[in-house]
Amino acid sequence: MMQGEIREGRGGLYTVRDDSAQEHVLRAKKKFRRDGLTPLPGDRVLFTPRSGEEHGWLEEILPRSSLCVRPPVANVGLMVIVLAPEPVPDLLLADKLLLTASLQGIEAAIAVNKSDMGLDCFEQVKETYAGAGVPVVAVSAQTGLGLDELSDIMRGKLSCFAGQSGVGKSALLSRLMGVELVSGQISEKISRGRQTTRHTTLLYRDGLKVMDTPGFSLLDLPRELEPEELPRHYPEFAPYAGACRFQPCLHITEPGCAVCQAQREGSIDPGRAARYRELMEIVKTQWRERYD
Ligand SMILES: Nc1nc2c(ncn2[C@@H]2O[C@H](COP(=O)(O)OP(=O)(O)OP(=O)(O)O)[C@@H](O)[C@H]2O)c(=O)[nH]1
Ligand SMILES: [Mg+2]
Ligand SMILES: [Zn+2]
Repeated sequence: MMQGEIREGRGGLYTVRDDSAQEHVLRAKKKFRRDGLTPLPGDRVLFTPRSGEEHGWLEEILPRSSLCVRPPVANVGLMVIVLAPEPVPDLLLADKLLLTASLQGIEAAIAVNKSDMGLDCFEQVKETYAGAGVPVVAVSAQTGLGLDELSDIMRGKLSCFAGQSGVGKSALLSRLMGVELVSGQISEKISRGRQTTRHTTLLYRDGLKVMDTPGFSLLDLPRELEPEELPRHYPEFAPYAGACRFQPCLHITEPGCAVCQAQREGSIDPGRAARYRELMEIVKTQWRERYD
């Protein structure tokens, strides 16, 4: 048997890239369906290559380092959250994406694209996320600004790009990976609306490995997320959290809350804090209604 990585899956056929960059088209063994296990893009797999007339078989999925449900992908190691001066940054979405990455044990980085238009947006984003434990890079798909720096962060991990429509994810992917992707236009019309990337595929170039995937832009938080767990995904809170009077503390209005105190003193970014409260409301509501 050989080892490889699923590059894409379409209509029951999987394209798998082996460790010497050869590609194999395989069918999945029946047992996957029986076990309710779906091979996903990014999966490391064992397979029997094609021999003669018989096509190859995908035999085994190796343990996953991360698993996303929406979009369904495996082993993503880095989520690059793309923002830009326009469209106006949706930082609540950025915070949700950061939370999603953190829940999955996926590293995150923020790329502020279109920085050829000026660095104000980058400066603001950098300040807001200064305590969030993620690198913030100014980039431009148009001029190439910052792409070496971004490449260095991406190297050696399976990366994906996430963010609002129109921030330039496809433009960045095209530039970084040297492929032609539809950028800024409608490539296909489907009944649900417009969408440029329709299915997930892995792209490879110069030690970079990127998953081009639709669907990292609209995000629901997982229903099983407990309110008490939310603050653990905010590195900004870590220095104060142990000092709250009540444990566990949700850091909203509890008396003697050290995180609230730090917010009042301006040690925690007010925007991040306000959006944390918003997310906490969502998480609490979902948690209450989880059995409905
Ligand atoms: N000025 C400037 N414009 C850019 C840059 N990158 C992308 N754009 C423009 O921004 C628009 C959107 O770019 P896309 O790459 O399609 O954005 P996207 O994030 O892939 O959007 P969706 O596929 O809808 O999610 C296009 O008109 C691009 O030409 C950049 O670095 N600078
Ligand atoms: Mg796109
Ligand atoms: Zn507290």
